[in-house]
Amino acid sequence: MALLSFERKYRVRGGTLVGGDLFDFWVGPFFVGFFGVTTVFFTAVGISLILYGAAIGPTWNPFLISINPPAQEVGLGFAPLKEGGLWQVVTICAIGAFVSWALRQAEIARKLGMGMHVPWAFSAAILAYVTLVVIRPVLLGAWANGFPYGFMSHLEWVSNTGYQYGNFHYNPVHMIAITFFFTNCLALALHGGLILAATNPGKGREVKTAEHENTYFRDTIGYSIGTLGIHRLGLFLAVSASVFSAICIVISGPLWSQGWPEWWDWWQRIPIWK
Ligand code: UQ1
Repeated sequence: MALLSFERKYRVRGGTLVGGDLFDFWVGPFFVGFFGVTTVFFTAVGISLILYGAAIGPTWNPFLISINPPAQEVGLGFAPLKEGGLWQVVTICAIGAFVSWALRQAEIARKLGMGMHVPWAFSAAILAYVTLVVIRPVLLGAWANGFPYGFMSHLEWVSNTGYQYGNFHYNPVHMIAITFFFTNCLALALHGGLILAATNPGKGREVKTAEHENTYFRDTIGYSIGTLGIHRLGLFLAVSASVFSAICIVISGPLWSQGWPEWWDWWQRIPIWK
């Protein structure tokens, strides 16, 4: 069934943060709103500039196209378009589009009388990106420390930045972030598996309910977190993964500039060993 035919009652007026009724309408299935307009604007300008950068660059190979940040000498200044300025404007467009998207989520949540969980969760992902391309470069004193916008080039940035600190896997906050990513993966696999198992018991058999889901985990591990609880856990794990990722990269350089393996020397220096 077409969604629109039974969801008309959810298309309520109001809840906008900016623009009042001006952009309070839908285009097909999509709510527009002031921030829908700004999302489309920043996305269109950003993509156009990436295409322009590709056009004046040495290759159209999609794996090799790269929009690079300015050179180290530019520091935190503005660079000419062809010497990192494109990267700077693309970064502004990206942040503009991401923040617009979060605010559009907030407007839709207000319109429906829902909580702000989705925009706040998405903001954690925005924070991780802004940490990489604004906060850390500012703390280090040069936009050159941002990552380049390209398929291979951003992978190489990750590799080079990792080796700059010896072995990034020894970064304790990186360890915490990875643990959250893996645990999040486990939780979603368990949850997805459990819901599908309860909903698809096999042809001709009755679909199961939350009581079966609880019992499954009580029988297996003696504990069920519950149907609401698993979603609280999922949100916590996912947001924590983003936040600890942001912390692990922002402390690399601004707070600790040696190799991360050396950070663990504190363990050797505990007076108790003397
Ligand atoms: C769980 O306990 C539960 O409650 C019934 C779910 O809700 C449907 C789940 O999806 C999962 C995965 C669990 C098990 C998780 C833990 C942390 C015990």
